[in-house]
Amino acid sequence: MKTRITELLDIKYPIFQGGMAWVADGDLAAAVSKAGGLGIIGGGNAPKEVVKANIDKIKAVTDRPFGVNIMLLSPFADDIVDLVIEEGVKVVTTGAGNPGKYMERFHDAGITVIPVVPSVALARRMEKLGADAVIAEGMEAGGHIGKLTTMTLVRQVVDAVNIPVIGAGGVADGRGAAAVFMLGAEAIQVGTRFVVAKESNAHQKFKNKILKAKDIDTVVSASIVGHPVRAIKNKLSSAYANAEKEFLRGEKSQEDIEELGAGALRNAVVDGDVDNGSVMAGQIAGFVTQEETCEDILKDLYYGAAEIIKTEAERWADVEK
Ligand code: TUI
Repeated sequence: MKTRITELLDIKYPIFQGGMAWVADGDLAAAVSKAGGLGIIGGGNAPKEVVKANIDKIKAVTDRPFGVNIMLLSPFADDIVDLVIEEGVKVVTTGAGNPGKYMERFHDAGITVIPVVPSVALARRMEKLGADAVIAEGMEAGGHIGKLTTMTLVRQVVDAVNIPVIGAGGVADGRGAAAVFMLGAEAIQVGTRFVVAKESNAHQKFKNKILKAKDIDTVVSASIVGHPVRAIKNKLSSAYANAEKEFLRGEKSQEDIEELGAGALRNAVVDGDVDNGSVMAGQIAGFVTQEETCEDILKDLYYGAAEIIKTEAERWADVEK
């Protein structure tokens, strides 16, 4: 099974592991790349040295392609751009902003650039600026999200651009993957299911929140002030909801609300403070119930998609207009 993405990146499976801040370190990305997917190191808000250590780690264990995600709201985004160029990283994904100002430098360095886009307009703009592909991420995803669903966004972005589209948001098994391929995507990106991978260093309490989550357990916070973020409901998300009500009544400032989010993801992922920290996860968390190796996850996504696509093709085979 080949797509423009498997060919462009020389990967066996058309599957990216999302570049999740604090979670997607050198260990997780190496396990995914080694097993035939695209492992991606999440730059998040980390400084250059931390991201470099993760790049060193992955380079030490595999020659397979990997990527680095640059979170454009990070105060260190400029440094991480320098770093990926210095380190000869082949694939960069970007999130939480418009990477236009870096595009020429990425291309001069021979880097394949794949921005996450939340809309058709940004997808078109990225294509014009020379992006090699785009990731259309629906609001089912965890973390910072846009407004459209995967079902509507992927379909419309595929129609609007000629470069390949990777679909993301709400995909955790073969059926979900197959659905996104039906919308025209040439690869998928998966986050939440990889958070609970055996090779993931996320705190066990963070993993348990995902493993025990029900379908309706995630909420979006900070959509009135700041950047909308999807996470599993807890004391922090309640505090956000209250703070935003107070903000609307003029009783709280923007700074008060921003303060709630500071360090919250790290506190949950690294320290296991899943009550007061931010347990970012997608809406498919309710379906993620097992800790498995990255290799098993990739195979389940890939062969699961193949099976359902073949079954459906058979069901439809005799239909003629
Ligand atoms: O970036 C993500 N997911 C993230 S980043 C993150 S760290 C963070 N923590 C708290 C607040 C904000 C960030 C946690 N999860 N996914 C990719 C993504 N990119 N989703 C949405 C976007 C996006 C949004 C707007 C991409 C571009 C964009 O452009 C606006 C513009 O400038 O045109």
